Amino acid sequence: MNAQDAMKKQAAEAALAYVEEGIVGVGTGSTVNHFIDALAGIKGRIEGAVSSSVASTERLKAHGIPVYDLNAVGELSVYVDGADESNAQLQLIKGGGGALTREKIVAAASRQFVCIADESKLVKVLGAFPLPVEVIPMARSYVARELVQLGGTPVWRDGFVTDNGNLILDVQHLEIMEPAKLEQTINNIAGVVTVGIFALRPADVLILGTPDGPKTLR
Ligand code: ABF
Repeated sequence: MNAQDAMKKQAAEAALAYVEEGIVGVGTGSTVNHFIDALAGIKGRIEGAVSSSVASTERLKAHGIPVYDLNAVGELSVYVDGADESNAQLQLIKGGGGALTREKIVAAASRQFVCIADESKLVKVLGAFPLPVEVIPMARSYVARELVQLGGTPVWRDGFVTDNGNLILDVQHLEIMEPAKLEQTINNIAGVVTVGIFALRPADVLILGTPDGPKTLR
């Protein structure tokens, strides 16, 4: 395991402290994979999980953790997921893996959102990581033109189809000074399904793995 992976694992294991009995919301990615493995160690204390992706569902099931449909459960007490970038206000860019729509839904349905990452994900200003925007296929060119108007350079993630049958535009060259405002603006473009800014509903807790141990921001 390299140093970055060790920091991801450290953050993931620290997130166990936020897990309550009942059903846990589980995100996607390499950091969350460590969380799922750690969750297996306390699976007797939880009822099961709601998952944001096929990959996480498979990993949870392989550990013998039951996975429920979000429609079959009420509000989740906690959602644990990674991010591509976070600022100090715990506003995030997510969606590098293309699962942003399901991730935003599970985050919205959860009382507490615990984000886990290694320290390299903490940035001053969001936007160096290309912002993923999920779009309805017929709106791809229209939405791309609108994103250019907003100062970005949208790049079609060629050959990639989301779990919902849609496309992703990765928007480069954005310096996101007002994340909640830009999230609303992009949400309002016809044909946009989900924008990967999580600012209107930011994380409640950010656990960063560092060389000196896990660091928690609220
Ligand atoms: C998901 O996985 C995403 O929203 C984000 O794109 C990614 C982070 O993955 P990793 O933990 O592998 O860096 O949570």
